[in-house]
Amino acid sequence: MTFDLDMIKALYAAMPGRIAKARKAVGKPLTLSEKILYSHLHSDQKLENFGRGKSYVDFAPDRVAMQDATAQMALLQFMSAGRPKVAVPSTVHCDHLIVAKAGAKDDLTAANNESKEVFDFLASVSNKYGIGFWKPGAGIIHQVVLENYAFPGGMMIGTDSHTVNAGGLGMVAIGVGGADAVDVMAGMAWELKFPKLIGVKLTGKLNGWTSAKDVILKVAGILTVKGGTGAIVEYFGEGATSMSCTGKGTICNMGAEIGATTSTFGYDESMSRYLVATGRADVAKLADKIKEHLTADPEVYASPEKYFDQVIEINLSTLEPHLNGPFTPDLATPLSKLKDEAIKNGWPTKIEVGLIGSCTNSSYEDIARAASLAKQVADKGLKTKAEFTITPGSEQVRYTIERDGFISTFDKIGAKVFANACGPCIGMWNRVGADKKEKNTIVHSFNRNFQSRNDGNPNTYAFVGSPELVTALAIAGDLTFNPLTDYLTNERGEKVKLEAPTGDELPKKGFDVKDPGFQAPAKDGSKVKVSVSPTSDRLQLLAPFKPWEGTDLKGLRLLIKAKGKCTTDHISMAGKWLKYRGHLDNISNNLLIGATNYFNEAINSVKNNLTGAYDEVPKVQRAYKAKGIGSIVVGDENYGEGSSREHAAMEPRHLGVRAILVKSFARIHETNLKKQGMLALTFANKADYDKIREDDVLDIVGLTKFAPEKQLELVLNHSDGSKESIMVNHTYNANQIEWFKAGSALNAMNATKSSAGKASAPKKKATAKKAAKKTAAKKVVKKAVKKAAKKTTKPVAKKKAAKKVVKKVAKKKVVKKAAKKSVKKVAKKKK
Ligand code: MIC
Ligand code: SF4
Repeated sequence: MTFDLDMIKALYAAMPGRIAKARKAVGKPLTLSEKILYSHLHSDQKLENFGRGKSYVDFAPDRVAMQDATAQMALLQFMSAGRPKVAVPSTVHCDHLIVAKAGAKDDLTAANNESKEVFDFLASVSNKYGIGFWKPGAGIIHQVVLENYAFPGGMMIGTDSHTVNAGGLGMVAIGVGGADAVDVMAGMAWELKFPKLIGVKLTGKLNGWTSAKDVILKVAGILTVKGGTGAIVEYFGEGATSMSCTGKGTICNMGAEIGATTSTFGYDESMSRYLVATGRADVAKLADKIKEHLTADPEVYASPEKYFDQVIEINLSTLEPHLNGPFTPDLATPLSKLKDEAIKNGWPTKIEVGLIGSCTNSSYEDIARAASLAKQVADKGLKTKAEFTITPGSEQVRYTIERDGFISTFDKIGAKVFANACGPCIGMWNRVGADKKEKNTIVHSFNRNFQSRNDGNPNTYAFVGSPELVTALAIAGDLTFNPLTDYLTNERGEKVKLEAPTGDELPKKGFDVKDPGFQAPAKDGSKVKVSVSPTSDRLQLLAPFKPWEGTDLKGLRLLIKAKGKCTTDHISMAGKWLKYRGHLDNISNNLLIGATNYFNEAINSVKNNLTGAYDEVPKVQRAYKAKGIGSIVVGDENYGEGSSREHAAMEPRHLGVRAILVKSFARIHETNLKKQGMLALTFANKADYDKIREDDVLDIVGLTKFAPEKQLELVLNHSDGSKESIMVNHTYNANQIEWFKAGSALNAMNATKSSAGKASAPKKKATAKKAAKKTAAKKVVKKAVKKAAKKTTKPVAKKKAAKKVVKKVAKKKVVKKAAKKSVKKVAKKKK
């Protein structure tokens, strides 16, 4: 079944025209990313040649997706926006709140009990506001989106950083905070700084042990966790077209780990095959008809350096399998160097667990290839050394791989199949013994391997690799094992070698599923009741944040000067904290508990400047809040890397932190801070980070003249009585400054709505009349000018003729205005 086919049809009908206009405005051939962006401009957005990395542009995405852990906050905000229904097709997916422990069936039952209140809340809000609801167990948001909703040339946003997965089907799909999703669901424009463009040319063809995952592992090594910030990565070349659609999805998915706005691929046959296999032959047919618009113009891929801001080339024929980690996804080690690196760096070489699956690597192809290795265990008389787990991405994939015998193959190596959910990838893993905090190694095919992420143990060394490599390493139980060159000794004492993995791209018998787990919303949701218990510890209705007081912020305390990596996992931990994602006050008790304090190098231990004692970060901040004292958080590079969770911005806001000042921000987090009415600032001079002292009292000066591109001043009042002043930068545009002043973007939205609503009926009528007159006047003048201009081809004469005509028709004021504009236009054309 195809969802929202009419929406896709309407977009495809408009795309060629919009792209032609955009090409004219830009003045050169277009990349695919530009084609998609320009054909999704919001109706109020004027078309022009936007400055990449500079212009703020208003877009109209086609759809919104939310997962349970972020949807709670997004929907609580949407409820206070007072709209009866979502303005664009939207979905909620229950995938993050299922703890992996005993196996799919038991774990799902447990989650349905433990999180019943939240699932019921999400189901009823979805029902009321026209949102499609995917029940717990249906699958992981991105896999479900790829299977059902993603389509070439579309644009979507999602409240999860890995929304970018849909780039595998040729979309521009972007991860955002819940407040951004609220804008789009409320029918407003969605603003984004026009991205820069990175082109990745893939030559050659994947073979043997190398898989799509290795492409992104390699790219992460080249670009690092910050290298893609503010950019769309567009992949092309023979290597791109020769790989599967789901492989492309994997590459795009993990593109979140380089900070990229998103990644995408041009429409090709692999996408068409995937659409057909997932029951959407109708979309494939439509896409085929406009296929030249669903990829870049040929000139672009012929001379990419002319059209992209940066170009990278990777030869798939010679690309080695990689393993990235530990503790950061960009520490890329090619397999041939893994042994040396592991020994040199003292990484524990015994592998305890291999985990495959997740949103990024649980396609049919991935599972088939991993199973081809698992099968060799019995065939060659081997025994799997490490524990092994699988988290399928969707019920459709799970059902199909079970039917095709892969699950029973994995069973034979003692594997545990967890629910179709995030599970261990997001720390929802009840791993036996993790509380002992022992140094140990795990390998997985997920995206992220930040400290403590998977099992809460800061001493777990987690490495990211392809499902194939993870399976081979789990069989060997040894990080220094290279399946390309090394032999294993089997139960009979013989030396055996694993053969390279093989597997079908798509199931020969087609996909199948009994109950995909979808619940359509009520046609008319107005009668549906959504209730939130005031005594709940899982859900809490939101109270609006206070507006700015209209003055500079003086007498702020330093909450923490965070040292080194400070991801959203450090700012608002997941795992057991996920359960409070709908309760702002409760989840605020995890604020920055993972961050390292620069002054004592300790985690979750900062000085309370009111007492001089050291205490946990949230406790200290609550003490400041109780006294009405604002504070500031200082951070290092790429602050807020990782997730889209806006809790990382709402918690400090809720507890009274006024500004976050860092060397640099990750994109989504910076926007989240702005949306929640916080000050997101960066050091004008990064070395000033060193000037901030533990007991400083800080003033932010210049807010009464807060303006785009105008620095603010930070005064550091040191405890020895000395004073220093440093300059700080910001990226707020005029609109975003209004969010700050109103206290949040939501406050600003509600204020505009109520002032528009308050306009009296006669006033509204008058405005409408004025607009109608204007359009009519424009038409009259346009016609007359055209007629006059036809008589001559000389530009000067054209202007003269236009002026003459204008004099004749311009008797009324509105007509006069329109006429003046037309003459100006004619004059401009002359240049
Ligand atoms: C993640 O992979 O970190 C998550 C959990 O999916 C997050 C979303 C969240 O924090 O809820 C993401 O990537 O945005
Ligand atoms: Fe879930 Fe992990 Fe994918 Fe995030 S990266 S959506 S936690 S599976």
